[in-house]
Parts: sequence; structure tokens; C-alpha cells
Amino acid sequence: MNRTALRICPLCEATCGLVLTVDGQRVTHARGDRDDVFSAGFLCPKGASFGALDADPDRLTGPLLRKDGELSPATWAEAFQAAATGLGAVTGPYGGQAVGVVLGNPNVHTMAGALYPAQLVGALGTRSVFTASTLDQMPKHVSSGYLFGDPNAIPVPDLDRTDHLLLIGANPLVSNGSLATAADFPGKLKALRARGGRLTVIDPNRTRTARAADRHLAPRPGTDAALLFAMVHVLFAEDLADPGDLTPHLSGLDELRTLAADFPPEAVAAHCDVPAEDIRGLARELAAAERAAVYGRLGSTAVEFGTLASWLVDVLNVLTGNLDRPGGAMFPLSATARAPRPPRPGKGFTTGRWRSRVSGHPEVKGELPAAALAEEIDTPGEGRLRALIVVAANPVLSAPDGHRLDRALAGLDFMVSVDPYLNETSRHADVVLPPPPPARSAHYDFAFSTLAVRNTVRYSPPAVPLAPGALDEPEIHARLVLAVLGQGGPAADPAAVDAQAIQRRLGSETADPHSPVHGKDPAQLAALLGGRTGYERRLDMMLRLGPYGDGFGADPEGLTLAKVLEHPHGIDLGPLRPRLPQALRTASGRVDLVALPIAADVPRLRAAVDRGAGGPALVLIGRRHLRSNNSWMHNVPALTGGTNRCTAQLHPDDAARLGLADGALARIKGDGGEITAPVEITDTLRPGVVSLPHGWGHDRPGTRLTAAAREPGANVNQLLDGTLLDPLSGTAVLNGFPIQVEAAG
Ligand SMILES: Nc1nc2c(c(=O)[nH]1)N[C@H]1C(S)=C(S)[C@@H](COP(=O)(O)OP(=O)(O)OC[C@H]3O[C@@H](n4cnc5c(=O)[nH]c(N)nc54)[C@H](O)[C@@H]3O)O[C@H]1N2
Ligand SMILES: Nc1nc2c(c(=O)[nH]1)N[C@H]1C(S)=C(S)[C@@H](COP(=O)(O)OP(=O)(O)OC[C@H]3O[C@@H](n4cnc5c(=O)[nH]c(N)nc54)[C@H](O)[C@@H]3O)O[C@H]1N2
Ligand code: SF4
Ligand SMILES: [Mo]
Repeated sequence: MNRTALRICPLCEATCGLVLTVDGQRVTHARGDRDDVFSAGFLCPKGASFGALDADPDRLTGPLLRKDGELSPATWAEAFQAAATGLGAVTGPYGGQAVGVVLGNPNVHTMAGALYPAQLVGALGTRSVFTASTLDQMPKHVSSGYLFGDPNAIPVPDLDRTDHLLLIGANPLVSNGSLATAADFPGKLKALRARGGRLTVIDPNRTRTARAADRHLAPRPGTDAALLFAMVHVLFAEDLADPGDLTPHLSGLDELRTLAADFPPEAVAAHCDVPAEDIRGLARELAAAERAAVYGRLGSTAVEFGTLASWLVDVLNVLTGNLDRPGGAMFPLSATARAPRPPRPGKGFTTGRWRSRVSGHPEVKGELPAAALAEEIDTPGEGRLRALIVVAANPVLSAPDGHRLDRALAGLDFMVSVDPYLNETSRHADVVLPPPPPARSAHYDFAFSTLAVRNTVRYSPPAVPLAPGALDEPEIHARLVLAVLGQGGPAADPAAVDAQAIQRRLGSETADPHSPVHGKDPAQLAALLGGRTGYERRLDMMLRLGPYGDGFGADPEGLTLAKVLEHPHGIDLGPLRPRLPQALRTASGRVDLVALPIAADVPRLRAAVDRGAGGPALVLIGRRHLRSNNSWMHNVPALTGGTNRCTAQLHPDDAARLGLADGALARIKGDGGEITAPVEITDTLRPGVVSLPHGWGHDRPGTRLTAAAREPGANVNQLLDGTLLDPLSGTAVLNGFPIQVEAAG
């Protein structure tokens, strides 16, 4: 008997609502939910393949435990007991600091990943936390931290209302958007142009998005910060800077003008390889637009000057008066955020409260660079990482120098992976704890609701019940927290982990004079929580304490989980609204346009600009494919093949100069090693740029990725040695790093 079930797609940041057809326990079909208040029916080929991904026969159905060197099936009780014992054997003599926690991308796509890792890290008391952020968007957090005092206050382009969108290093027609959650990004760009708006794309590759734009500029990779600085220069020099209503909330405008004086378009033109007149034109158009937004993504963050470029994106939004106004770049207000309090100065943002042991990298948002993970394990000495808990991460493929990390993982005393696959990373684990497939998991977008271009609230309960004997991912996380605390036995109660989080939040809320529940009894409030599970009770609590919440009765019309459940297609909370100065957490209570660490990094940029056109002859940039997602979607035959292949794209001039024919095998060398990949000649790239996708290299033994291993591809991150970072954020330079290319054999 077929039935349908609604499920928010967890496969990318667009968060489309899907209608799943379920036959018994199996998802046989997926289509876009036309009634979804956010996505209105949009879906992409990955969402359409939800059933195939869900039913991948290589998914692990139960825990694996290493016995006599071999991973073999075990019961959950055995697995958690082994985790408690193995971790205890490290924390006993060396302390929790000897255990690292590695959190990968899917943690922002699962409820468990949003709710439990902080408790896990807290239970360990470790400062060795590594996440995909330092392979991705950490520069944006740092720039928001300095500008607004809150690293999570990330303005998003108000796509539905803007007249002018400047996209820098983003390819939303393929990625479906990132740090700007918008289902049907392609449709929204089309609508922008249909209403007479203008789309400009800055990208060294003439991507699908660039081809859909009114204007495309292809600068040399890694030079966006200089280009954006020159735009700021033009705004000041031509008296076009006009922050409007923002002015009383700004500090540092004069310092900014002084810094920008050093970056006239003529000075950066050779470095960026963009004519000065084009840069002037970009600035003038931006200033002239009624409502405009500048938006940067991976090509502007995972680069040498990632933090400066991310900062300049919002500096341009400020100077053109577009920050925090409709049609500009605005701050979403998620339903599970804390209800807004009256504006007041905050503590501000700092980094470097501690440093990494080997290279002395500063902590950023409590994290150390993912690129430094291997050295923290394999460099002898006191404080060495001896054990690792890896949740939803595959750093052997996604972080620099996989070979070194691969060896380092093999040398750990103990490793736990929470992962549905036995892959390049989890194959090293002593205990593998597999979460159920997405159809059997509940879903709420804690992270992406804070980045969505429209405020909505949607929750999907599991579409299919758990298989007998399976644990949902929240319970796996909760039991892992207990295992860290030495409570690995079957008597340990995972509900205690949720209860602790609830108690803590309600304790702080009831003590806060600005909270709707000030002065109430936390235990009584806890008793009012609805939800069938611990994670649902936590969601109910967050919704009720949130900006649209019922405040536990203070506003009977407000949100509760029960109310959200009554609206399976979601509740629309309206377009984005201005949030300044309330959203600011800087010590000054203003937008700090020029924080000291930012100013201190400008001379490094100036030095690069002074080198002009002098740089490596060939640099590498990344690319994404619509039917792929990072390192873990190559095992679904429906999603591979066609254009989704691991090829080295080269411009025809470069291919001719290097004597490489289309389809020939190229050897590509970087500081971290070399790989071979078939050549694909295309004139979409600017000359001097080679493009390779990441997440490939499925040829290591001991994995269980049957389909992916048939066409393994090469791991682009083997070209990196982990030393090339944006210093302010610790983010790896994945775009615009030097390589050499030659014909292979
Ligand atoms: N050269 C280069 N490298 C890059 C990038 C690039 O553009 N170029 N991009 C970077 C970026 S932006 C990112 S975000 C990182 C991503 O890198 P990672 O954070 O390592 O993420 P993935 O490669 O997606 O691997 C995700 C892991 O989670 C597992 N998984 C999938 N679903 C679930 C689930 O529901 N629960 C759990 N517990 N596990 C699950 C998968 O099996 C897989 O092992 O890669 C980065 N690496
Ligand atoms: N289909 C699909 N969708 C995905 C993913 C996926 O793997 N596949 N991954 C998801 C994840 S984890 C993320 S973080 C997002 C990323 O989302 P996006 O950032 O939109 O995706 P990318 O394809 O990495 O786009 C980066 C663009 O920057 C360009 N670029 C490279 N170097 C430079 C430079 O120096 N300057 C400029 N201006 N541009 C440059 C590249 O050519 C590329 O077009 O996508 C998400 N969505
Ligand atoms: S665009 Fe993203 S969220 Fe939407 S169906 Fe595709 S993968 Fe899923
Ligand atoms: Mo990412």
C-alpha cells in the first residue's frame, strides 16, 4: 500500500519540502511539495533521488566494532560500552583534551548535529574541535564577528526584493545556494531579471550562474578582496558612499576611508586582471541601484584573503545603505533563535583564546583549523591528540593532505565515527555508529533557518518508522555523550542528556529579566514541554522561547511544536525585517567597520596587490556538480556519470601550451602531492586556471562504497599540504592555489 509523507530535504542548504511516496518501509518516489511555504514545489535531481540515497544498500544498518583488527557487526550495547572503555583509556591518563572532535557538513543538516555536539565537547572538556567551517565559511563568521559582534549574524541577500545582485564566487545554479537559504535560487534569479533587476557574477569560471547573468567578470582567483577594496575606494572617491539610516549605528567610517585610499582601481587592476574602468563601473552600478545586495560564497571565503573579502562584501552593503533594509542584505530571524532582547552593547568577538599545539593557529569560534588536524595527531609531544570522535565528516577526502591524515588516523589509540557509511575516514574507526537513513529521521533546520531569505518554520517527523533495532541519530549522540562521561552501559538513560540541556536553558531564561519566562519555575516549565522524544521537547522549548513563540503562555497565539505540527507544509513568518541595532553584539553597540585584526591584515593584501600580475602560472579552483554533494554522494548510481565526473578542466590555451588533448591524462602537482585526472578542455575557464571537483578519491581499501569505488576519481585535496590558510579564520585555501600540470606518462 502506497502512502505519502512530507520530508524536508536534508541534502543541501535549499531545504526543499518533498512529498515522498512510501511503499511499506521504502521510499519509491520523491517530488517537490507545491504547498510547502518555503520551497513551493522546487526540487533538484538530488532531491528526486532521495529514495535511492535512502535505500543505498551500502548504508550500515548496525554498529561496527573493531575486534582483532577487523571491523565486524556488534550490538549497540557492545558498541557504546566499547566507546566508553576506549575513550576512558585515553581520557583517564591524558584528559579529555587528548580527544579531538571532528564535525562534518551533514551536522548542519541533522537535528542531532545541531543539538548534541556542544554537549559532547563540553563532556570531554576538549579544546580540539575541528569542523567543515574551516574548509568553508569561517571567514564569513569572523567578518560578522568583527562587524556585528556576533559571528552567527550573517546577512543574506533579500533575493525576492532586490534590484541588483552582485554574486562573488558563488554558483547557486549548481549549489542551490549557501549561506543564503533559498529554495529555487535559479527561479529567484530569473525573477530578479524579469522585474528589471540586474545580476552580476564575479567568477574565474563562466559557470551556469555566470551564463545566466547580465554581466560576468572573471578575475584572477584569490584577488576578490583587492577588487572589492577598489570598489570601496571608488565609493569614497566619487562621493557615492551613503549609508543612509545606518549612519548613527556605524563606527570606523574614517578609518575605512583611509584604508581604502591605498586601493585605487588602477593599483589593483593588474593583480586582479580586471580593467580599472570595469571596477569603477561595478561600484557605480552598485551605488546607483535602488536596492542592491552583495553576496559572496566559497570562491570568496576558502581563499587566501577570505576574511578580508567577506568583510568587504558587507562593507559594500553598508556603504551603499543596503545593509538591513528590504531588497538589500538582511538578517533573518529564525523561529528557534532566542527572542530578541533590547539593544545593548555586547562582549564583542575575539579569536585566539587558545592556540593549536603544533602550529600555534588561533582558536576561532572554539575551533582549530581542519587543515591542522593531521599534525595535531601525528606530531609527537605532550598534548598530542590520541583519540578522535568524528561525526558526519570525511576529512580524508575533504581536508588538505588526505594521505597524511589517513596515516595519522591509523595511528590513533581510539576512534569513533558516527556515520552511515564505511568510507575513507570511518574505515579507521574502532567503533562505527550508523544513524538511520533520512526518511527515518525527523528534521528541523536549526542552522539554515538563521540564513533563510524568508522566515518560515517547518518540521518533518520521521516519514518511516525506525527499523527494528535501529537507534535514531539523537539517541546515538546522547548515548555518546554518556559514554564520554563513562556511562556506556545499557542502564544509561539518554533522556538525561536532553533533560540537562533543557534544565540549563530554562535556568538561564527564568533568570533573565528580559525573557518571557522570567521568574518562573524551570521545573514547572519543563513539565509543560510537548514532544514524543527528547529532541522534540528541546525543539518545543526553543520554539516557545523564540521570537515567534508562545513564551509558555505569555502569547497564546505564539508558536509551539504542537502548532507547527498542525501545519505540515510549514508556517510562513513573513519577509525579512530590519534588525539593527538589536542584532548587534559589539562592545561599542555599533557596526564596527574596521576592527583592529581586520586592519592588521590589510598590509598583507596590499603586499599581494604590489606583486601585480606576478604570480603562479597555473592555479587551481574547485567546482561543484548538481548531482553531487561533497564526498558522500558518489555511491548512488542515479547521481553519477554524465558531466558529474572528476576531470581536470583547462582552458584551450593552457591545454595547447602543455600539450594536453581532451581526455588525456594529466599529472597535477601541488605542495601536498600529486594526482592524475583526465583532461576536459573548456573555454569557460579563464586561462591560467584549472578546475577540479572535490570529494573524489574513493580508491582506498577497507571501505564499503561499491558504486563509488567503480569510478573513484582523484582527491584534489592531495595537492595541498595544509599550510595555506586565511590567517584570520584558519580556513584552508581551496581556491586559487598554485599547481603544475603536465601530461601523465
Ligand atoms: N578542494 C576542496 N575541498 C573542499 C571543498 C571545496 O570546494 N574544494 N569544499 C569544502 C566544504 S564547503 C565542505 S562543507 C567540506 C565537506 O566535507 P565534510 O564535512 O567532510 O563532509 P562530506 O564530505 O559531505 O562528508 C560527510 C560525511 O557525513 C556522512 N553522513 C551523511 N549523512 C549523514 C547523517 O545523516 N548523519 C551522519 N552522522 N553522517 C552522515 C557521510 O557518509 C560522510 O562520511 O568539504 C570541503 N572540502
Ligand atoms: N550540487 C551541489 N550542491 C552543493 C554542494 C555540492 O557539493 N554539490 N555543496 C554544498 C556546500 S557544502 C557548499 S559550502 C555550497 C557552496 O556553494 P557555492 O559557493 O555557491 O558553490 P561553489 O560551486 O563552490 O561555487 C564557488 C564558485 O567560486 C568560483 N571561484 C573559485 N575561486 C574564486 C575566486 O578566487 N574568486 C571568485 N570570485 N570566484 C572563485 C568557482 O569557480 C565557483 O563557481 O554548496 C552546497 N551545495
Ligand atoms: S535543491 Fe537541495 S534541498 Fe532542494 S531537492 Fe535539491 S538537494 Fe534537496
Ligand atoms: Mo560547505
